[in-house]
Amino acid sequence: MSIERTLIVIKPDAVRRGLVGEIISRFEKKGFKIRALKMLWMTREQAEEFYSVHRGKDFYEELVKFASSGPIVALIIEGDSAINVARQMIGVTDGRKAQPGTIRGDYSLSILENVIHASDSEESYMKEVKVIFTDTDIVPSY
Ligand code: 3AN
Repeated sequence: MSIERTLIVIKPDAVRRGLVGEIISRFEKKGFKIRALKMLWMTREQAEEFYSVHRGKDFYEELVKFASSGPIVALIIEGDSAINVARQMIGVTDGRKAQPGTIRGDYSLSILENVIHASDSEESYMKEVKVIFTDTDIVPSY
């Protein structure tokens, strides 16, 4: 058993489409505890920082524009093997290739507008979470 935290971001396309409740519900039903939850509209600067590992790639500019195009809902969830399990639940990057039953597989037909982000490692989590949350946003264990 390895209790981990990971960052989930429900992206602007999913918020516009009214999928917030459905997506949060999947993580709750799986057994994860929500330790922080926030709705925000990322600035261009926040989106640039959030996706800084992709700086220089041909899709970076459209990615930053998309990520700051509307409000997002961000969560820190906690549970056994949270990082790997959440990545399995969201599916592969391209919504057209993601397995049915995964979140992207069920709700996205796009590689850019792919509904959801989940940190892919502890290192990514530590970097990404700082763009959105401070320590005081995280509730004590319950
Ligand atoms: P994932 O979110 O599955 O870890 P990454 O980290 O490779 O995928 O990409 C970050 C985000 O960049 C994706 N969620 C997607 O929105 C966007 N993206 C990735 N590859 C492409 C691409 N080839 N064209 C457009 N957008 C892309």
